[in-house]
Amino acid sequence: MIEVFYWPTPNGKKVTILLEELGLEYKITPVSISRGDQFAPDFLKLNPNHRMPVIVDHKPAGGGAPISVFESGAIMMYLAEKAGRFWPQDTRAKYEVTQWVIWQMANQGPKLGEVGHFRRLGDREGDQGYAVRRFTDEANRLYGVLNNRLYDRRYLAGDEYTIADMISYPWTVNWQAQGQDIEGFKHFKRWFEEIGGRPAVQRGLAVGKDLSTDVTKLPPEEQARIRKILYNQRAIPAPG
Ligand SMILES: N[C@@H](CCC(=O)N[C@@H](CS)C(=O)NCC(=O)O)C(=O)O
Repeated sequence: MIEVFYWPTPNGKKVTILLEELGLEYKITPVSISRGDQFAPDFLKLNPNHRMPVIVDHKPAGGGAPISVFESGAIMMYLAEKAGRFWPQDTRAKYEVTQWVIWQMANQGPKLGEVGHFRRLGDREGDQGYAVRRFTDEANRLYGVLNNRLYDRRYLAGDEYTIADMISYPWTVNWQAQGQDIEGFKHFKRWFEEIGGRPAVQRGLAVGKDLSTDVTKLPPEEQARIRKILYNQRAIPAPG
């Protein structure tokens, strides 16, 4: 059984989409990132980078102790490799997929995360005009990369639907909030509609839709504790 330490965000949904596509048995363990669960000592043992998602495979192939994996790209590879699906293993096809998985992790995820952050922030921390422009342009560039990749192939890695598509799709669901208009990216839009129409993708996206933490309803001391760990995050001191 696969345990998924999860909160319903694009990085979490990559994993539930793949699990739904694979039909693997899994269990969700919520990690409320609004309440700071990602800083709990037990969670830090699984991911020292204090971010979700993380998986624990309680029945790894070949037996033995449970295996835990953090970083959604590594999780996608682990699960696809375990199931023998959605990540072809001959060298050429494998690296067609791998390069797009790494592209998503190193470019699309972080930059679309920033565009969302600065656009939501408004002017609460002063004028964010430059940051909004910089990341909205960068988002536009990245939609262009997807569009240009998809004009002559059905999926990101070619004719086959793979983890490259599953990992890139959830970050595009909120294209409007990222200041984009997908009408200008017709090849991307064709792919977006096809992937979004897959029943397993819809099930994966819906996982945890009822999970939320209304921090304003918590006692003031708890709100203060949460603010302290979540805002302006800096290095955690080493234990010894
Ligand atoms: N590169 C990581 C990014 C994970 C990540 O940024 N997760 C966010 C939610 S989408 C998180 O846990 N945020 C908690 C925080 O910012 O404190 C991955 O793809 O797994």
